[in-house]
Amino acid sequence: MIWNEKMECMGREEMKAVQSERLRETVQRIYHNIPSYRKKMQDAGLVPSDIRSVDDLHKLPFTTKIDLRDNYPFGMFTVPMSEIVRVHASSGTTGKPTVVGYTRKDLATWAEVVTRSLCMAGVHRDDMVQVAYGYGLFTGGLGLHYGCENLGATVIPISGGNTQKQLQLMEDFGTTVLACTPSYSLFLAEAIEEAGIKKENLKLRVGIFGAEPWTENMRKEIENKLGLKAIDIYGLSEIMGPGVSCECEYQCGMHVHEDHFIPEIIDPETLQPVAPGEIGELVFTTITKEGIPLLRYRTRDLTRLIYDKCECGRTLVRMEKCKGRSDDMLIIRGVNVFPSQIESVLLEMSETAPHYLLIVEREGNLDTLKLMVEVQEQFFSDEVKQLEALRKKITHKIQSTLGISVDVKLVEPKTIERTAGKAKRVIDNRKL
Ligand code: DLL
Repeated sequence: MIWNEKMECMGREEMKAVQSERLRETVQRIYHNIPSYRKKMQDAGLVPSDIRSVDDLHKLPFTTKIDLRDNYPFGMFTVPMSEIVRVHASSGTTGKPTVVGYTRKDLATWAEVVTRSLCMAGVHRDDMVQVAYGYGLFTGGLGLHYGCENLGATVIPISGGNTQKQLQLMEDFGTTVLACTPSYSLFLAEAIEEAGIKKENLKLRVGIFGAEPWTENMRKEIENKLGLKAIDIYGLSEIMGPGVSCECEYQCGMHVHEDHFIPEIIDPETLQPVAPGEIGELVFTTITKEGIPLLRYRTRDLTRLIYDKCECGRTLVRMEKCKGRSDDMLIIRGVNVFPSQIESVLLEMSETAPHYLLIVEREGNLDTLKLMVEVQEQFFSDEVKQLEALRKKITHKIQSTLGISVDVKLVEPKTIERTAGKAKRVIDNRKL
């Protein structure tokens, strides 16, 4: 089912006209309300009337997380606080959180894009959706929640954690849709196995997984273990929350709700747009938001845009599964490495589990990368010789695919810490 056929299936020129009109309004709103952005535009020699259509978008200055931090907490809001009905915040690893505010209309827009996303994923009114994303300042829980209600599905607002309760309700209530981070879904799969619950006793059919990067191999693993179709959903709190884009049932890129968020891909070094179809940093401009509209917000996420026709009938541009974040990229002795590349290698081997941790150290002037990875229960043995052979195999495979040497440490099943939210894959001990 397509929720909003008019907007989701419109022709490119028509979409550009909608976007242009909304962009013009947004630029006016920001120019007149946010002194720091007005100054950026003035420094670039721009006035709002210079931005006539989406083709002028590239002229506008960027917005970054630093702008949000500098204006902490509410300095980037363009409406009086009396019109803000909710705030969310994302906690960075350092310093103050990034705060966002929503008007009543923003919440309605958000519910709409999440509802559309759920329809893309094949969720319908008869579904029982277990929302195991965290409820609270994180946008995952409440974002999915209102989208499900708007669709008319039944929500189980269980939030993250409390794994035994998750299993109990999943079985007793007949959960058909599971919404959580991909890493937590694997943890739940493990717990299901341990509890001796048979897959046939569960009714799971769709997973709405996002909030962290995950590979195609991870998708296969989750789909096998939970017996569902694993759908990728993307979003970030600065732009809205979950539902900025989502895969349809064809699972070939995430359709961006372009009538609300305009995507661009830039080269993170030169800041220039890349050639169509090339990978680069994803940048979003919100064109309907009231609380905190943002122009050319640099997400740091790396992906490419796909404009080809999609089998589902939607014309909304698709973004490819995120490769990672530019700030997640490790440079190990000159070689660029994304945790997702290591994950992909590990998941191609049947002996290792998809639970791993990368530790980067600097010894003298040399960077070293240590990989701790769990061995699958059935391959774990007390025999040193066998484990050593496996260790060598992994080391060799990573060396030949990524061109770097890694110090592999095999650990026992279930020893790497699990979280109910976003998984932590890297510990960087270099003080760079
Ligand atoms: O993670 C919103 C969300 C909640 C999305 C639930 C999907 C499901 P933040 O906490 O602000 O918001 O984190 C945003 O998470 O810039 C990406 O780096 C990463 N991210 C989100 N979804 C995906 C995804 C939420 N599907 C940051 N694939 C983003 C890869 C993702 N990375």
